[in-house]
Amino acid sequence: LDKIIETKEREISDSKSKISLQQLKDSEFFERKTNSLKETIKSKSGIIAEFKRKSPSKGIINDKVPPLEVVSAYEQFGASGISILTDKDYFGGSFEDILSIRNHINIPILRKDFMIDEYQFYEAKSIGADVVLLIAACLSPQQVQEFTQLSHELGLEVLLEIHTEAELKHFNLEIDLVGINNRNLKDFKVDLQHSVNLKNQLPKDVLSIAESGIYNINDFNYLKEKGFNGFLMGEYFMKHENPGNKFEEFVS
Ligand code: IGP
Repeated sequence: LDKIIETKEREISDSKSKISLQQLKDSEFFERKTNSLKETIKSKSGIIAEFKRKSPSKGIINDKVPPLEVVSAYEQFGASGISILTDKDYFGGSFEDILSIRNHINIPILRKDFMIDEYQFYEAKSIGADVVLLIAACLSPQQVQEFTQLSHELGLEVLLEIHTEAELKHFNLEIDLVGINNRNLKDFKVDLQHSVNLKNQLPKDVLSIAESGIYNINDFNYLKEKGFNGFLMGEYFMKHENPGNKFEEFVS
């Protein structure tokens, strides 16, 4: 994670030198009214379906299929939202992945990246994202608070990702949704029971998303039974030649 953040810092300062804040504010989607994941998560399947080409833990997952083909199917078959990795170095994503689908998709789009600088929230808005991810493991509770406020000023919703009991400190009542990562970002182990325990320590009315490592309908049903409102799933769909088909099969 430290290495990812280091790379990200370099990427951000590079972007800042190329594209000014004003240029971001002048871009096509900056004034666009966003769609609410808080709303859509309660209807439809509850699944936030992810487009992800590769990851540090799995290597290449699927680098053949174009984003629009995948996310159109996700939407058609009842996804509550779409998650798109925009990190290039570790996940093979780009802004273009969101830009290329924005005008074709109505459900909310989560810009999934390592958000550590205010500039990135303006970026997210400028490419047409509706929601941003805040990873507690990369931020202080105060940063989470500041970035949440900025996101809301820009009309973006915030998904806070936590994984440990200590990270419950990052939660505050302004946050829109809390994601509990079933996968430990340090050793990549998946533990659903751990996530359920953590969820039970959050206020009852918080919208909760179970993230990662959901690979079969039993895991999904188990987490649903335990009260999770949403489910962030990527690899299970993406590792197939046709992720949209896999999604359709999963929800039917
Ligand atoms: C999806 P999976 O195991 O279904 O592919 O997981 C998503 O939860 C995962 O990509 C993720 C992630 C992250 C990626 C969760 N938190 C933070 C990068 C950074």
